[in-house]
Amino acid sequence: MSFLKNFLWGGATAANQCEGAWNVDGRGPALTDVKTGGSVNSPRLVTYIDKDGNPQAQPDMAGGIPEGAHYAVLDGYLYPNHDGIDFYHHYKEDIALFAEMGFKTFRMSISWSRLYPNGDEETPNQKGIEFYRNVFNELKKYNIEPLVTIWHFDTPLYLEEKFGGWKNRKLIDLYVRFAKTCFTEFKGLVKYWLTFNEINNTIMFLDIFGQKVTDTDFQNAYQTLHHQFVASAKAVQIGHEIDPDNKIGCMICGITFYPMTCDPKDILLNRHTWEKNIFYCGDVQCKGKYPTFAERLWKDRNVKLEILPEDLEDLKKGTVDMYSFSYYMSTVVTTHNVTDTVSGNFSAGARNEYLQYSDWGWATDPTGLQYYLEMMYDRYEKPLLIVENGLGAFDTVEENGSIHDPFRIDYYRQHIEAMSKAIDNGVDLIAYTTWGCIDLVSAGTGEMRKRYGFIYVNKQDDGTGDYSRSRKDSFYWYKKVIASNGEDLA
Ligand code: P53
Repeated sequence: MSFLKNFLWGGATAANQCEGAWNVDGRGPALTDVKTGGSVNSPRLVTYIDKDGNPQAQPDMAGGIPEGAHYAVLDGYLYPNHDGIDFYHHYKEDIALFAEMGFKTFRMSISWSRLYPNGDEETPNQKGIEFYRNVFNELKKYNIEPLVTIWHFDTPLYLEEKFGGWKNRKLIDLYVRFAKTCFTEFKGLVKYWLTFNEINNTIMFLDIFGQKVTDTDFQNAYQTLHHQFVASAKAVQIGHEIDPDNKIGCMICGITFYPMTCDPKDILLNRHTWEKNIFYCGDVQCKGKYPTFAERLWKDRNVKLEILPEDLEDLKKGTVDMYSFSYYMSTVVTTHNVTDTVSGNFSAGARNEYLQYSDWGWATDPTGLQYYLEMMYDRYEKPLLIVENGLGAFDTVEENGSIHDPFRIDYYRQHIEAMSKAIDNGVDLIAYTTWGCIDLVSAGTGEMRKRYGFIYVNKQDDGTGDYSRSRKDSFYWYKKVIASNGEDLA
């Protein structure tokens, strides 16, 4: 009996990838609305009008768009997030399906620009509040506990334009106003909150593909993170004041790193990779101060952070109650030359000969999940939540409408077994929400055909489809897993 009696089984989504209704009921545009569709080998593009008035599109990169340019939605491109899977108009049907599977929790995010269309208004858009209140009440009908991400990659576009996004300190107060509105308006309906989704991506993905990155890019990335740390810490304090029952967590993109060889240089590089990519953010949010290795990381890239004395106070007072993370894969690091590499978005690097890779190049590694769980519980001694895990894969709809996805069931079975081993070894794991429990738009590639769901959505990459929902084989399997509290994985 590994899993807690009230273990939170469920699934996860994000507003910008599933809601659609991007310009409905007063919602303003978000950064995710100027991203086109891509694929495993061709990146998503960001579209804009350059300073001479010409329409342009470029891969979504660290430096952002050129000086004097303005983000824009252009004719001739498809923007998959605009319609998502139209959760905005299907939420009742979708929540009924989650309830049928027996979900105890549902992870979703609140679109900042639905509440504050530009991001800097004094008062929120009531239509936006009403939408989320309806969703939370619908969940309550089925006793499904919401787990709410406050920011999931979708900063209002206006704040990107006006302030240059998160590298500007101004964003702290605007985010805090938004978070405070969420805590106040949804008090009594929501108890579990996450402040920033995969906060560490900003630094982790900067130089992973060998692209050209300058010290300025690092300066901006670390300053961005500092502002998000302070914003998160302030939100934690306010969330606790508004309702002492609130449990507020960080959310880290969890990747397990391995050294390729036992060359001590590889071992050291591997440790430093963990520090920069994983521990840096988790330590600040869980321990309330910068770790000792932070100085080394900044010095390596000539970073001079602007930190106010009161920021350090806020960090100390705003530590999170729980540590949440996503987990999809492990990665290999080495100081040696590598000939056998893996390509695919977000997994560039040496191939691990012991593992199988998905069609998008992600390594399936359940043991890496056990390793990560045991390491993080030992490091922070806070309740852990796996808030994303899953396999993006192609699905085929049979003549009779059924969808057979044994590969997805296998993936989940192995990861749930790894979780139960970690729990048996003393880890306090309280929740598991699989990513994209209903098919949605991929964040990395913008595709629909990279599907994660137990529930299939008939929307295709060319924009066709009637948005109808159907149950995959994994739907019935997960229902059984939940009903048996993780005992029956057959
Ligand atoms: P997609 C990269 C690496 C690991 C997780 O990703 C990542 C990313 C960014 O794509 O993102 C998280 O859709 C993220 C979700 C995202 C999910 O993983 O590229 O929190 O928004 O959809 C899966 O297959």
